Amino acid sequence: GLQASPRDTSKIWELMDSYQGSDKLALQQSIVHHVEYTLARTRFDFSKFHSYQALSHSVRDRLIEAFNDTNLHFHQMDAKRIYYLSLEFLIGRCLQNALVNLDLEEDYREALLDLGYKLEELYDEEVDPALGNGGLGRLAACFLDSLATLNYPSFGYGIRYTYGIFKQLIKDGYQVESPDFWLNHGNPWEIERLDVQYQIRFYGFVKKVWDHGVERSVWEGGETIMARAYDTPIPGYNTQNTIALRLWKSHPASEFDFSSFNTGDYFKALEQRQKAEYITSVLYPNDSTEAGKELRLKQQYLLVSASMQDIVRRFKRRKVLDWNAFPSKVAVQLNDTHPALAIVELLRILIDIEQLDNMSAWQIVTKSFNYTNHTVLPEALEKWGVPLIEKLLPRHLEIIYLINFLFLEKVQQKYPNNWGKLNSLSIVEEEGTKKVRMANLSIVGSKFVNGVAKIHTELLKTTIFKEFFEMHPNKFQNKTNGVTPRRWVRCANPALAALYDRVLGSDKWVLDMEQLKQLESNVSDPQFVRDFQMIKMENKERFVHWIRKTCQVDLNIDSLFDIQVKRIHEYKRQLMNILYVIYRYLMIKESTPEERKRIVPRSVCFGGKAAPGYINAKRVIKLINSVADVINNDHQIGDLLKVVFMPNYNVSNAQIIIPAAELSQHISTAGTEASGTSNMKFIMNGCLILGTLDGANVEIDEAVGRENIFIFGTQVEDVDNMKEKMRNTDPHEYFPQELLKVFTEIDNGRFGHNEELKWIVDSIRYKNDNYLVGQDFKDYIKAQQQVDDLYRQPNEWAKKSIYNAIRSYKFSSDRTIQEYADEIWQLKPIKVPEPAAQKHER
Ligand code: HBZ
Repeated sequence: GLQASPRDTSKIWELMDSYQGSDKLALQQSIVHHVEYTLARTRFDFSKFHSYQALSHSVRDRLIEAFNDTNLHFHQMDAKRIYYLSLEFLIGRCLQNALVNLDLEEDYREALLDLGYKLEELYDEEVDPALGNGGLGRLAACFLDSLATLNYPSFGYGIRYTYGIFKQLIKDGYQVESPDFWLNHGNPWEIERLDVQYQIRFYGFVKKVWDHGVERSVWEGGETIMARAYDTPIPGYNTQNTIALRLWKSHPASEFDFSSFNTGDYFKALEQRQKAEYITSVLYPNDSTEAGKELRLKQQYLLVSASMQDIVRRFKRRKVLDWNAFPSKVAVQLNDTHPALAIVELLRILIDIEQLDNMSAWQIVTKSFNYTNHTVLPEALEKWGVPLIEKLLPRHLEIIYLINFLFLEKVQQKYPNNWGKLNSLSIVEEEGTKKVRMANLSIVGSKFVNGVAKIHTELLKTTIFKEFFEMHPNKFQNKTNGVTPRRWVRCANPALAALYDRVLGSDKWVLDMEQLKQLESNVSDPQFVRDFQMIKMENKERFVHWIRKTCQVDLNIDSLFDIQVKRIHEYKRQLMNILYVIYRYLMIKESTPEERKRIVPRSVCFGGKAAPGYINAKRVIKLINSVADVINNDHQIGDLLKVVFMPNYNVSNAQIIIPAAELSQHISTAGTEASGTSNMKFIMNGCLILGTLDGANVEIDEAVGRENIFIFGTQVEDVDNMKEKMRNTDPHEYFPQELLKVFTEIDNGRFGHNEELKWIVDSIRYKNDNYLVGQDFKDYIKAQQQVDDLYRQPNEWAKKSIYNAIRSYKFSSDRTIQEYADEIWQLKPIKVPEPAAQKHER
């Protein structure tokens, strides 16, 4: 009968050993195969969306081949792996990225052309998975691309939210949020792992039991649900290595609730099961304040518990079980404090389940974890009330107290009876309702802690984590952020990539951005400069089409494209930008015909979401739209000034916006923006920055040279003094005349008789200008004039833009990941053999 013999398995191996072809016919056959068998269409006539789907499945097959090879190889090599834990992964669209990284874009383009389809049009059919808020989530996605490309054995772990960040609509000038149900047409990029699921417990109680003279804790009761794995393969560029982004979705536990069933309450039992799915249903849209909600804590714990169980299971599959080897096989990186409970969860697993003693378990944990901080803003530091943790995770609270006890003993040894130290270092905040400080927990539980740009790391060491730095100076490192040149140059700006390929003679720069150094001498070649200008023009044209379609505004292609895109926040000072636009508008209105001739035409474009409960941020959006309405419809202004608010800023439209930008604004108050990452994307695409000496701007300034960037504003050392001055000065003296004039125009209803517009002005007017808009405004105007002066010399502008692009190599996330691997993870690359070599192996 059905007995398996050894010959059967070798037959399976043999069959699996062959790879899908990549010649034109093979690609076409595979697309058509999916049309027929996956989509179940009867004929080759269907919508563009269906062809996108068939194409994606065909690419997916090729991804899976590499993905399986990778997993098998890492297992056979017993590789040390790095696990990147993040509540957010803002990966953006997958199709083009996969084709580029697999080096199949040209082949598929031709194969499709034959079938009557344009590849670029199919790209636009894909939904943009938006499982993140902003920089932090996008950084995680760039890191995965670099980890795969540099052949590092690694995993991303996150949550498969059913609803990503809300879609932003603009109605009557206001932001309106609409749900992002991104899965409604299926998702060809994920692999559902029905066999990979873990039980997750909430609530319940801790029972103490005696076991061979040792007291043990058993966490029981409460509710249990399941977390199920969904893997998205992440291909590296020109390598077989393809890593997993493993996202967890909550499910009801498999056991049916018989008690309810027996009492006849069948529907109640089912309802209970439905509630489980709610946990991973929606991403919290706050990017800088903590919601403090129970559901958010449940999401965090679900991610952490499922991931740590998965990691421990993988570790236990090794031939001999030696817990002390754990840190040499596992490095966990915490993307901010959101997954910090992983520290506690691993301790629980080691102590309660694997029965290690407390001290051994603690040694293992503190050698395995590392923590990245992304903000110094106090309102963004996570704290969870002790009562909530006690209710939801009673055993974890005990373990947190144990960690704190062990740590405070060390503090007491080093600084005897120094209550100030104990108080600020303690994991538990005692004032008012007791709270757990997640940053303190993360620092205490980690081997290394890092900031995301030089200035940010210095601030960590001298301000919010000063006491920790004094106690453990070697724990603190800087890892300046980076972005992937695959998505942000090769995919987003194919024309610039082609220019580099041609002039450098190959596409090696995509893997080694330092090669761009060789282009320094080309800047004096007029033809090279013209080529660059031509590319910028084409990208501007693409942008103009997109703006016409999405915003119903016609932009003057010869105007300066001036862009600020990022989450709307007071510290990022979109307000200062729009106040300047008003000032500029008034200047134009007052100008003489002679002066008018010299005015540089500008298109000022804003984009970004406001957290739904952040009133001041939402009002800034309304102000921008009100100003746009007046300016864009003022016939006296014509093409000299246009203002656009681009709705629903996300990864896929960033890929259109950034390559078209000529000036981009990164104008946060010094000391508030940890790094910024879009600044890096803009310079890589040959764009000048107008910015403050904050975050990564400081290092961009060093890299490109002060003559190639517009820097203005209060520097970080002076911020406290300037705030003091602001509070002690009469507003009429503090705010410059230029700004007071703008306030008056808003007050007088020039941009509509809307109380809210006045309230925005009020938010900074009366000694509340905490982000120093008034203080920096004059210097900002001056910098804007320098921008205009340079734009009147197109060749000079182009050359400086080129210097930005070719001196941006430091900001590749490959450099960042290399540093993490060498200095934090102690991780070596392992390259998966290419298909041909592998065939011989078997
Ligand atoms: O992380 C950003 C920083 O503001 C930015 O300067 C930096 O470049 C970037 C990457 O390091 N931080 C965020 O994007 N933060 C969040 O999105 C966030 C999300 C959920 C939260 C808190 C913050 O609960």
